[in-house]
Amino acid sequence: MVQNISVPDIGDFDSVEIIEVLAKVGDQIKKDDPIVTLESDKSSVEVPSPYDGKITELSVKVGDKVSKGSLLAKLDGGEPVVNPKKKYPELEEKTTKKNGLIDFSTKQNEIKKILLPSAKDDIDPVETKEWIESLNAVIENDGPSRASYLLNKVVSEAYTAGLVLPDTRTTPYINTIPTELEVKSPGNQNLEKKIRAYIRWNAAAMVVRANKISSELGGHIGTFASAATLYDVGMNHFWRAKNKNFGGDLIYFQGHSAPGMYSRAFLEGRLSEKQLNRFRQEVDSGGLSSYPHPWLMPKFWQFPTVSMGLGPIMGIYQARFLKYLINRGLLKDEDRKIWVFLGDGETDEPESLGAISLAAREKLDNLIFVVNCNLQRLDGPVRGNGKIIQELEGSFRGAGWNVLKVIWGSYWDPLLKADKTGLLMKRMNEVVDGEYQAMKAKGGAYVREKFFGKYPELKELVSSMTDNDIWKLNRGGHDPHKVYAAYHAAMQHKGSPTVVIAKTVKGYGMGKSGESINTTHQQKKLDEQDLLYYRDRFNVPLTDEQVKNIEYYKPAENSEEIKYLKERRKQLGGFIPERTSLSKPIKAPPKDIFESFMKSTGEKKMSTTMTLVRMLTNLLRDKNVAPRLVPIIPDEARTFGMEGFFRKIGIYAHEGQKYEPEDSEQLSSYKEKKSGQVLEEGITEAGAMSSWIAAATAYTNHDIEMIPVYIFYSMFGFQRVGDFAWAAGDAQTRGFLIGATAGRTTLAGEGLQHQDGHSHILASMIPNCVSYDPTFSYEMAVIFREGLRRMHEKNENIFYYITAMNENYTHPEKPEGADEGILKGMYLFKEYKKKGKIKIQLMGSGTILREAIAAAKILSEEYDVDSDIWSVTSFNELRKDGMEIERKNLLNPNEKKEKSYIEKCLEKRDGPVIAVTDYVRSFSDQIRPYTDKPFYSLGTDGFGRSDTRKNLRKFFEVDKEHIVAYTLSALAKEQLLGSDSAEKAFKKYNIDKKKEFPTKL
Ligand SMILES: Cc1ncc(C[n+]2csc(CCOP(=O)(O)OP(=O)(O)O)c2C)c(N)n1
Ligand SMILES: [Mg+2]
Repeated sequence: MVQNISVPDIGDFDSVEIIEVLAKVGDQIKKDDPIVTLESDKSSVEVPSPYDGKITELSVKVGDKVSKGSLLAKLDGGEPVVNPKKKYPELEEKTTKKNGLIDFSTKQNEIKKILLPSAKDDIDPVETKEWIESLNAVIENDGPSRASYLLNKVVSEAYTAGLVLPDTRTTPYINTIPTELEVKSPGNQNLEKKIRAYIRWNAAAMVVRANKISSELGGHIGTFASAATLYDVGMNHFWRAKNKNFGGDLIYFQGHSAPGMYSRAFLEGRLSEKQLNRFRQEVDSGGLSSYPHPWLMPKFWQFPTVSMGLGPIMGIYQARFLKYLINRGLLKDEDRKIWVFLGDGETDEPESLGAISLAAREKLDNLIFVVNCNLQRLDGPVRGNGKIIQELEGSFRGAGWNVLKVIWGSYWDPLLKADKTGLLMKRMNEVVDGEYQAMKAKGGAYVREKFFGKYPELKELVSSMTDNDIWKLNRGGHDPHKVYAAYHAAMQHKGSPTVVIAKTVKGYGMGKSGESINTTHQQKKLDEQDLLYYRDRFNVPLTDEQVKNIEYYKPAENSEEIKYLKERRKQLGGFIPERTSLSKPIKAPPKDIFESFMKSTGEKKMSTTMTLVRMLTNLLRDKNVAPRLVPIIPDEARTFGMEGFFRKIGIYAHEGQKYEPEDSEQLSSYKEKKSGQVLEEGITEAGAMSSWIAAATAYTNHDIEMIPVYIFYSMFGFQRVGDFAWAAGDAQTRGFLIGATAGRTTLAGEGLQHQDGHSHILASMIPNCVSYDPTFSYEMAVIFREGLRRMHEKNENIFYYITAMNENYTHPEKPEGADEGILKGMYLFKEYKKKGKIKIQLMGSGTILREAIAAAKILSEEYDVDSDIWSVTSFNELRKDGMEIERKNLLNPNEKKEKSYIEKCLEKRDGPVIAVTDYVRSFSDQIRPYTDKPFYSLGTDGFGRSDTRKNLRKFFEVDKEHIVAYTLSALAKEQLLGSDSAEKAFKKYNIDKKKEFPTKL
């Protein structure tokens, strides 16, 4: 049956041009194969075939204008595929459990009991009525106050019995998992205790030794001292390494606990004593970095975390990206987990908690946060007057996380059991963190008096205990049993992310030198007495002499401890952390994918953003590249003309699309899919950047090379997420960052906070960021193609920043042989050599190159000034080359001077340089030192503001008229021309000499 294929609803557009015809008569095509590409002045979009079949007739050609309903082709094929509107195959299966509570018969089920939410249905209305009547009777007889008291009591009782009470913000200040429901660790506690003691010792010794060399080196003991058990239990029992059978759990270690990881690796035989002795001494190779830095230790560290707040949000988006890869069928689901460690002080960073709602919304049950609540940050208590654990519980519960509090250690269990009146729990609730901290600094007698002494009953409760017994009452985060039980429950939990909130003591074991005191964080030097105390506290088998020499302790290879430690890791698949990559390169796409961009667009005007979007659309037709592209957008797809991607490749949504979108009939309708490819992040640059980092490091963390392309308003790029971009460099990301709507005067109407005139400067500061400011389509294409080749085929650890503009103009054909210059940073675009007397070297980038081209014409025609016009695609790359060559020449004064690329370009060319961009002058000034020609730069220094492009370019003095006038003046200064010409030009163009410099306006 012959069917017509017509243009579907294309929204507000009418009479749009066909720029590509993608099918031929006789082609056998499938439903959704593209027939043509349409392009409006803002975006391009493919029209897919609604049917399977054979094309019998094509009714359009390139250049035709079409509207909704225009006939495109005829096709001999089957019935139209029914709109699957009413079917939602991607929806999650509903749980069939009848009510929240399930069979209590086994321990395993007991654990589940506390993890299930409370029932929503009333299964026994008579019983419910009795409860309500009782409550009413109390209110009537004893008053509302008594009723409230009873209710609170009942809630506490219910909590102690292990019921989750999802509607309360916080729960009592006790462990979430009741003692009876704790799953016991199968480990050998005696050996684990010893191993932990050695790790503690060596970590501290390493820091102290480094500071003997020089106190400049710094380091931290207190953080890891508080977290040792939290890491040890994970290492011994939970964290599975990457190997050929399993993708590996990913652990984001808290930055300041790095010494503990080195110390364990030393016992594992992965780091030598020599390396430990080189802690924080990295200039000669073989040193250990202060914090987790993959750039400096590329075979060890995976995640840069020390800039606080970045680890938590990057971990969330990592967990999300892992699910994305699974849902897109690129990775198999192996139940891998992402563990993120953070400090309690770190939770003050907006990034730490800023994305916790997303984690719950996306049901990231592959994510486990561990917040080490040692109650202190650098200067003092995190919440002296409050309770950080309770505050965090409220935030995480409110966001929908599974919260597991690990507050009290096992020594408290008998006391809590004996607390029949609930007075102990009351006291636990009322003490604030400042007091809890002081108690751990001041010893058992103090605790007896200040904590238990408040109520005679509590004093009595501990009357048979010595002060030392009281001092030993431990905190949950230092109790391997409690930590094990919490991690075990976290591993089993399904449906939401888990946070383990563990209470610990900062500087645990450091005694007077730094246990729970306000200065603990900075403590990096321990004197002899402190070291002896530390040794005794943890029973490290070193003699006094060895302690005084700050020797490391490592038992023999065949000792029980080392055998145990290695066996545990063997059982868990290998060592952690370890950074490797087994990903395969992606074959760069054939040249023809880019060929159309190398030609002139003729009369057709378009922006470089459109070029880029078109290029991505073409790349989606390449079988190697297409599945690996990860377009990332923070709610700006329509701004950049990318809405065509919604339908074509779908927006990732882990639950598919539960609704029929308002625009479902349209070609670019909002299509969410479980296998969707676009990451539509919403308004979160930090989140989008975290997604980009996850995708850009998938080659090492998931052994699959991905090509993330994150497109954003250039102003909300580096300036907003600069610290993430720095971490991205450290993590050795590979991918594209696209600063769209770039240029101070090019994004005309949006004004001061939107107009970017400096993102390139920020990008230039990151050593492995390669950045370009192209003007023409062919430049964009050459740069992007090379980026694909270098990063994803050749696997260079660099990332690209490319600016794209929203100004529409025509694009010329690529000049013969321009490729090399485009990539190196500049090439000769055009020469005026009419008169051959006075000449200038005119450089421009981005859309302002076009002003330079126009100015050159005026200079030639009206002032007899010839010019060489250079398209500078990257001042940043030119500077890198210039610096390197200059250094080489300075190092080798006896040898023949090498020439920088800029020098080579300009050596046979005459006249001063006039450089002009849509960025601040320091952008082009970067290359001043690398040419001996007089150099004048024009740029957009100052705050942006709203107006038309023409007015803005006049205001910032980067329009063709200013370029002409300033060039004439520069020539006068160089005594190549009289000053009359410049004066005439200032008059002719009404240039107000009294106007203030734009930075003052
Ligand atoms: C973004 C950022 N700001 C400041 C610092 C400096 N800094 C390092 S550790 C620290 C205190 C950390 O306290 P907390 O998060 O509670 O960790 P703890 O050491 O107590 O486990 C500070 C302020 C940093 N590393 N990163
Ligand atoms: Mg802390």
